[in-house]
Amino acid sequence: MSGLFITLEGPEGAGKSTNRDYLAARLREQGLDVVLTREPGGTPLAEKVRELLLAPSDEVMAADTELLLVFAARAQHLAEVIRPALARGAVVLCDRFTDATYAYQGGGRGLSVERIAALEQFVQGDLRPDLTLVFDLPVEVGLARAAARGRLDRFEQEGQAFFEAVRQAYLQRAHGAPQRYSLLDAAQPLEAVQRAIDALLPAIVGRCRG
Ligand code: T5A
Repeated sequence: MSGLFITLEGPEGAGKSTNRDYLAARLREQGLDVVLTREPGGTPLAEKVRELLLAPSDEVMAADTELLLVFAARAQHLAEVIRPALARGAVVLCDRFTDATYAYQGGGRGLSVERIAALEQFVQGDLRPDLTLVFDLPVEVGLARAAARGRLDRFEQEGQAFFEAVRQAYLQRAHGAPQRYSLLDAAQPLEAVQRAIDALLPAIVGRCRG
């Protein structure tokens, strides 16, 4: 048996966590086994790596260090949570995964796609998400939502150009493989975003039972 691996992606403040919980509730109503998780993080060890990645610091983190930490956390998360859940047939809903690496470390930091792809293959083998929901919105709207929550983490302290590059990297990936990505307009009111998610439900449930 193998489950369904769904990831939620997008720039800061796009509503991934809010809508991950919404989608989980809808899928559980259908009697499905749903595992909610996030990256970086998802296990005690990986959450410690998340703290290293997000904490503002006087020491500038080298881009390669950031990339390796992201994949180190991912290796643990895959071993402890994602692969076992998929093996028992669960639906895994993960708030960010390797598309975030292509967007932030690739688009934002300017690391090469080839380097990221090599680590992706090393850490994940052939495992890729079955479906990725990309919550797209103008950078300033997302940053305003994130700022409304208070203290900014290390990524949120980056400037507009960084986040524009992140957004463009997500859009490029979504347009490049429309069979895997669903692009959602996350600037709409939450109810409208959730109606768009509702429209995807029959296909998702069908794949779980298929
Ligand atoms: N990272 C991560 C990398 O650099 N490389 C990687 O490989 C990975 C995996 C993680 C950081 O790590 C980086 C990227 C990130 O900077 P995070 O906490 O996962 O950080 O990411 P954030 O984007 O910072 O998470 P946020 O919580 O800010 O954004 P969400 O989850 O997209 O948004 P959410 O649901 O918390 O909503 C934010 C606020 O907006 C409201 C919500 O109520 C909430 O207050 N909201 C809306 N308001 C109006 N209209 C809507 N449609 C709304 N939807 C949500």
